[in-house]
Amino acid sequence: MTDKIAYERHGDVAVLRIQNPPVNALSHEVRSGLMAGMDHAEADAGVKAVLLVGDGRAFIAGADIKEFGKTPKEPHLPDVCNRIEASPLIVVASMHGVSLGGGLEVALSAHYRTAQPDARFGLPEVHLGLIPGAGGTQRLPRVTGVEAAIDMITSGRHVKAPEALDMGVIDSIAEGDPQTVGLAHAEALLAEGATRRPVSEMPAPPPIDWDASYEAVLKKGRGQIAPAQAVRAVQASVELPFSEGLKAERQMFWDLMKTDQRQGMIHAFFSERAVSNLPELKGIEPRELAAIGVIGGGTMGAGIATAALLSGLAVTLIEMSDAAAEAAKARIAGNLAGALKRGKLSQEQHDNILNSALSLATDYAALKDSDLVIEAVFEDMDVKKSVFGDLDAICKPGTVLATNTSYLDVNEIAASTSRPGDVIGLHFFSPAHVMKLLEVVVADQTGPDVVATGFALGKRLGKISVRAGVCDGFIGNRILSTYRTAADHMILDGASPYQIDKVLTDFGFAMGPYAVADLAGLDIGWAMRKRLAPTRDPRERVGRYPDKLCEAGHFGQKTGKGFYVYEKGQRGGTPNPEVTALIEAERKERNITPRAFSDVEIVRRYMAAMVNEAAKVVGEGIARRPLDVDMVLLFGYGFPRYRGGPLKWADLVGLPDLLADIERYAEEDDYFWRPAPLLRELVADGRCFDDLNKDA
Ligand code: T1G
Repeated sequence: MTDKIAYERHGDVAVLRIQNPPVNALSHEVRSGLMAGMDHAEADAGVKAVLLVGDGRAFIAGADIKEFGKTPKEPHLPDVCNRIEASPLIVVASMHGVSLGGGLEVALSAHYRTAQPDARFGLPEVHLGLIPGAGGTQRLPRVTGVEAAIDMITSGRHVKAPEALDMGVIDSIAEGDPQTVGLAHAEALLAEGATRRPVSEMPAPPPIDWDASYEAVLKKGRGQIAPAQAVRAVQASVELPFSEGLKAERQMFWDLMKTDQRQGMIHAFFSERAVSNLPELKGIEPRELAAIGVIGGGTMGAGIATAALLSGLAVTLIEMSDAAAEAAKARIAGNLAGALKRGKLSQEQHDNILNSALSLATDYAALKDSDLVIEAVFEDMDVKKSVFGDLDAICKPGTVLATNTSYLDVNEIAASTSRPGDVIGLHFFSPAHVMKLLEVVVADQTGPDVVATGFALGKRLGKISVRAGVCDGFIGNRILSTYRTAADHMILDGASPYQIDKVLTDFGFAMGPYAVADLAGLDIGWAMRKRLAPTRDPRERVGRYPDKLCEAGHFGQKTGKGFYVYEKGQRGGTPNPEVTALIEAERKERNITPRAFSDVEIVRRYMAAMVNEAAKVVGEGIARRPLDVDMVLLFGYGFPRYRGGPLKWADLVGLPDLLADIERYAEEDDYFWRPAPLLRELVADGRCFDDLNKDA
């Protein structure tokens, strides 16, 4: 065996204990150890049953993702599962924590399964661009039926123990030490003369309309291929003998292992963990965070307060008047009602939040003991400076003073206080209690422990926190502004907003840029254009027609009309014919002869602009690594996760061709298309963005 698998004899039961911290991933050593452990148990005289149990916090979290992309080593996991199932001994799995992917597949190859009440189960391979590859699509349907298996596998969701019991995934739930519980279960089975119960010998479940199920899953996946393939693998479990079904599953698994989607999703998996682990913060202690203050109870302030309250923090919310404070509390109550409905909190937690954790005030004196104060007041530098001046006077030494500004200069705000080292930007995304992205904006003088505190708050709030330097728009909004401009150029030159939106939703975005603009409110962009007017492209290459829409009071969804017309009670909108007329009029005014844009060209230009600006953001040190930009676009801007993020996408499509395209576009417009120095450097060195992630 290996040191990853401990062998213990308990009467006529042999225990194989998996010891591979932190989550018992099925590394090569673990797989080898399980094979050897089964041999050992079967050769151990008097052993009648084998108990599989995990050490530490989980049963088994799945195959070792760190081994993906490397040459797979025997024994392969399907062989380990078949070896366990084929044992002449009775095999019992006792599960706790998570049993995911290969971990659940190992459990399904046992003959009986018992679990802790808080145990969770899942086959989340689709979140890695894969399908279960060790019999999960063949065994799970035999215990749950086809529909439940397809739901669990194509969603990749975690199932809690009670539901798993109802589904037939486990046979019993018993509280206690997993090994003790497992041994009792094994001994009870032996006492009642239970026999082996290989899942593979259970009858295949009845068929469903496979094509209908496949099409429905394909549509829901918005371009993802793994979930739909999983339907075909489950179909094989019904239509083929078990051994043939296993082969079909294995083939589909390896076909998916070779896809860009698998590379994109594995990149996302590791990046979302790496992005908040900043080497420069190693050993830096964050400041105490027990009570925070929020200034401004509008949508953003109420959202931030909600996120903090849901994490267990006490919040003092400041508004200009009692009425405004009560209105803010009502917004928070509305947010909590949503969380209550989604089962994110109990009624008791809900009531405790509103009755004690949340305090309202109109006087800043109420913030004198706050550990951190974040303002979400009007986006005006004078207003922000006045707020920070007051906070500087009132808050105790060491209080972190944070701004939620989405584009104002955090250095200038910090300079308006006597303690610039305590000032930081915490840029939340609306709705702040739902969106996972948090940009931690580090000003020139922000102290390292204040940065650590920003990340500690983000972690506490369940956010994906990304370090950003100070510039206009930080990371996300700066890049958004560029790729949105690229789209606007294409509209003036002949494309329609509706073609662009369609092409980009086909690319995998949740919404196209014009539907997003309608959702956010066209008045926001209008205000931005007025603010940026002095620095705007002097050739006026961005259309004026959106201003005309705003001047007519059409701000998008909130007014019922923008790029789209929204009928009451209707999801989504229909193209607004006024927009098409405004665009045509503007082209005529500028003597632009519209030309056709292919869907391919639209994606290429849109993504080239996004990648080029992202390369500038990394090159200037505004983002620490390319993966930081990828996480911002994934968690704040609806970029399709199965593509890994814009810079992962760029690596996969090839930087040399992308740079060549940008240089060709620059021949027609060298004001907008200036190749990023970092992009040129990487192409010259034959490197890719991911090389920089590894170097950092
Ligand atoms: N392989 C390798 N490392 C893993 C891992 C895995 N499967 N799961 C987690 N880790 C590492 C993770 O990188 C981090 O490392 C540490 O464990 C703690 O994780 C054939 C092919 C288990 C719910 O997709 O969902 O089986 O950063 O920070 O929030 O059909 O990790 O400390 O160095 O996330 O408590 C299927 C993926 C694999 C599960 C724990 N399994 N993992 O969450 O901690 S494919 C999965 C998770 C497969 C078979 C197929 C979560 C978690 P570090 P963490 P957490």
